[in-house]
Amino acid sequence: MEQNWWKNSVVYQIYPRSFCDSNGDGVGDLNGIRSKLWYLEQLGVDVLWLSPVYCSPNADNGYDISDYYNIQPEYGTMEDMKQLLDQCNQRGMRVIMDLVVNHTSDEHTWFQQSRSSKTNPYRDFYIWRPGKDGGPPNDLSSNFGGSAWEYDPETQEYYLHFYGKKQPDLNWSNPRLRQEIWKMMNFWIDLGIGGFRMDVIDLIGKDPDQGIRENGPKLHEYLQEMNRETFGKHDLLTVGECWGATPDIGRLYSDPDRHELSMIFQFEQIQLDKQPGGHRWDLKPLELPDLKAVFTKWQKELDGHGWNSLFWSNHDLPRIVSRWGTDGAYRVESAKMLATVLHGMKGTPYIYQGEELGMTNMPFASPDDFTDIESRNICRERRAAGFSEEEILTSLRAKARDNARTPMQWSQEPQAGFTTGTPWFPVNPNYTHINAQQALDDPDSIFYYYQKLVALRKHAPILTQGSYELLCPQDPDVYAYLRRWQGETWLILCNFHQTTASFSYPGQGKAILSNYSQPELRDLTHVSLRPYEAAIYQIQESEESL
Ligand code: TEU
Ligand code: CA
Repeated sequence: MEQNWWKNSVVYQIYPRSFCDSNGDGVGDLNGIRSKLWYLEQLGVDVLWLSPVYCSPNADNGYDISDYYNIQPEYGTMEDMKQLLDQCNQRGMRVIMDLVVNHTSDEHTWFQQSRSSKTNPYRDFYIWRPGKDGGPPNDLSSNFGGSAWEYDPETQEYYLHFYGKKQPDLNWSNPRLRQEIWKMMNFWIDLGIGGFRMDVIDLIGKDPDQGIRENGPKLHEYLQEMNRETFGKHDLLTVGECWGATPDIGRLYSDPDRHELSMIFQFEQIQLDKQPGGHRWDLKPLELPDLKAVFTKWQKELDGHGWNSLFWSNHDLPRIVSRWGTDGAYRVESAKMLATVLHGMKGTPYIYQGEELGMTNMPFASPDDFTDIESRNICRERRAAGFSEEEILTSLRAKARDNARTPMQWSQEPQAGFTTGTPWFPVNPNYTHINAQQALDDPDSIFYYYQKLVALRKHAPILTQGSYELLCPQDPDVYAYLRRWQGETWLILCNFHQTTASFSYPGQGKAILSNYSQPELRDLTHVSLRPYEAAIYQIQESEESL
C-alpha cells in the first residue's frame, strides 16, 4: 500500500475553548494555541486537529456553526488563524479542521432563509416535513434526547435535527447544498490546512422517511463526490467520525481504491462499558478480553484494506486514565500503560489534550455541575423518569463529556495557568500536582513517555507497517501482542490491573520502552508483571521456538 505521510504521523486534538486563554476572558483562543506551539513541538506531534473555531452561538460548544467562513470572535480573527497556520507550517506541523456539515446552527443564514417560507430557494437546504396526526412526521429521536423533529410555527412544518434543536440537519440530497459545502471546503484547503476531521459523517446519507440515520444508501456516493471535488486533488488527512461502524464499513471509507477518506474513528472499544442493547448511560463493568477482541478485530480486518485511527480520548469521552486505568496511586503507571497498548498498534494515533499529562475525570459533586447540552438533557430526562440524584450523578461522573472539557492544566499557578481571569468551566482541583510544568520538570513523567512513543512511530517502520498477532486472548489481566516486520518481532506487553500478573513467552526481550526499570535482557518464559507494567520488547526467540 502507498505510504502516505499521515501513516506515521501522530495527531494531537485541541479543544480550543479549554486549551489556553491569551487575553484573560476565561475562554481559550487561537493566540493561546499559538503561544503553546513550543510545547506541542516538544511532544513531537506533527498534526493538530482543532475542534470547531468557526462562528457559533455555542449551543453545542461550536458544533453548531453559523458561519463557516469566519472565526468565532472569542477565539480570535481570520488573521490569527492565518498566523497559526503559518507558524505551524514553519514547524512542520499541519492543522486539520473540524468539518461539521451534517447540520448547521439554526442561526446560519441558510436556515434563516430556509425557515422563512416554503418557496424560499434555501428551503431544501434542510429537511422539512408536514406533521402527522397532530404530531411529528415519525418517531425518529435526537441523539441529545427527545424527538428529532421540531415544529416551526412560521411555515407550520417540522425540521429534522439529529442533535439539538439549534442544530438543524442539512439535506445532502440537494446538489446545490453539496456545491456550497465543496466551495467552503476548498476555501479552507486553499488557506493551507492539512485536512479535515468530519463530524458524524456517517449521517449525511440519511433517509428520514425510511427511518435511516447512519450509513444511508447514498453516503459513499457523496463521499466520493466530496473527494473528487475537494481534497482528492491534494495530499490531505481526512478522518470521518463513525460511531456505529463495523470493519466492513470501515473498509468502505478507507480502502484507498475507493477514493473516500484516509481513515475513520470507530467507537467499538469505547462502548464496551455500555449494557448490551441498553442506553449508553447504563453502565456495565469493563472486561479486558472484550477490549482485546475489539482492537484485534480492527487490526486484522483493516490490514491491507484500509487504515485505523488509534484513540482513547476526545472531547466527547471521559478521561481514559479514569476509565481503563486508575486516577489513584498508580495513575502515572496506568497512563503510560494505556499509551503503550494503543501506540504499539497499526494505525494513526490521536492524543487528546491533557492525555499526555494523565489528566483525570472531574470530581463533580452534583448533577447541576454539568453544563454540556447532552448532560443537561440526560439529567432532565432521568429526573423526569424517576432516577435518584445519586444514580444520575454516578452515570454522569462516569460518562459525561464535561469530564474532558475542563481547562488544560499548565502549571501550579491559579486556574492551572489556563487563564488570568475566571475560566468558562472550572479547573480540575488536582492541577496542583497534575500539570504541564510538573511534567516537563520530571524526566519520568507521562509527557516524556508519550514523547518517546511519538518518536518511536517516526523511526520504527515495524510499528506503522508490521503485522499484528494477539497472544492469550482470554487472559483477564494481560494484553500482549506481537508486531512482526522484515524478520523482526516486537512484543507489546501490558498489565491492565493493579495486581501482579503472570505471563510467559518462549524467548528473551530487549526493552525498547517501559514504564518500569527493566533488565538489559529479560527472560520472558516466566514473567511476573508489576502493577500496570507495560513494555515494548524486541524479541530474541529461544532455540526451541525457532
Ligand atoms: O459527536 C457525535 C456523537 O454522536 C455524540 O453525540 C456522541 O454520541 C456523544 O457526544 C457521546 O457523549 C459529534 C461531536 O464530536 C460532538 O461534540 C457533537 O456534539 C456532535 O457530533 C454534534 O455535532
Ligand atoms: Ca480568550
